[in-house]
Amino acid sequence: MKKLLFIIILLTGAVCYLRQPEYCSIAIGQNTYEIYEKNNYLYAKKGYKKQKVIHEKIIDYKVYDIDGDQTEEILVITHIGDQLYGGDFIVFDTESVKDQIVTKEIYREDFSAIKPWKVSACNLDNDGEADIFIGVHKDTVFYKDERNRPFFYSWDGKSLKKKWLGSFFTDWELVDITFGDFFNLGYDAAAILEKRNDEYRVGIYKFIGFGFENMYTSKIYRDLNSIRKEYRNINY
Ligand SMILES: [Ca+2]
Ligand SMILES: [Ca+2]
Repeated sequence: MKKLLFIIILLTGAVCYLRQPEYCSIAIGQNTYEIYEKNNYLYAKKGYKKQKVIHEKIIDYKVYDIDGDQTEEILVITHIGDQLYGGDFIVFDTESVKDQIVTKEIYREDFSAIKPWKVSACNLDNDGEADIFIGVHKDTVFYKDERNRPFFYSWDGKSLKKKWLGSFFTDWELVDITFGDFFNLGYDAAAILEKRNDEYRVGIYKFIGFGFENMYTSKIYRDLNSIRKEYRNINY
């Protein structure tokens, strides 16, 4: 699921750019490793040394320092046989021992009933608690259709607390999401990739306490390649 997104916005100074990150670095104290997903397993490499970091299969992961101690944790959604939707959300503490990452599970919650497809983390509001995104696929009390929905939690140091369990951003289909301080607000905004029939667009939203407010919506694209192509050509 780490398919698309890495977005840099340059709107009135910002552009969107989507690509698939193959490697992701993780900082554990003074040490940095490259980690990557292959055949649903998570691996790390440092120099020539490679290792499997987590022994369970996963469908998505995010590296993020959720407790602000300068060592990044690994958040995952486990693979349960389905390529689209996963099972548990797990937080792994990390330690660097002799050029190897040693992980320790510190939290696990079963999300299988609401079909999780993506995990991410961000700082939506500078409130001192990391914000965790879990993309789920379900209906709601008011909307009976099963579709991708954005669920946000905060990490209080021990567990997940519900923050904003959204039905949707817009009536377009939520395809992917990433976070960053695209507008120099001092906190992260959500950049979402949306689809309707054969059309795509990118929208940027900031969290305003009881929901998200739109800051930007791109023009409509016919396919993902044209989004990539267009934004690659812009010099920034
Ligand atoms: Ca940490
Ligand atoms: Ca927060």
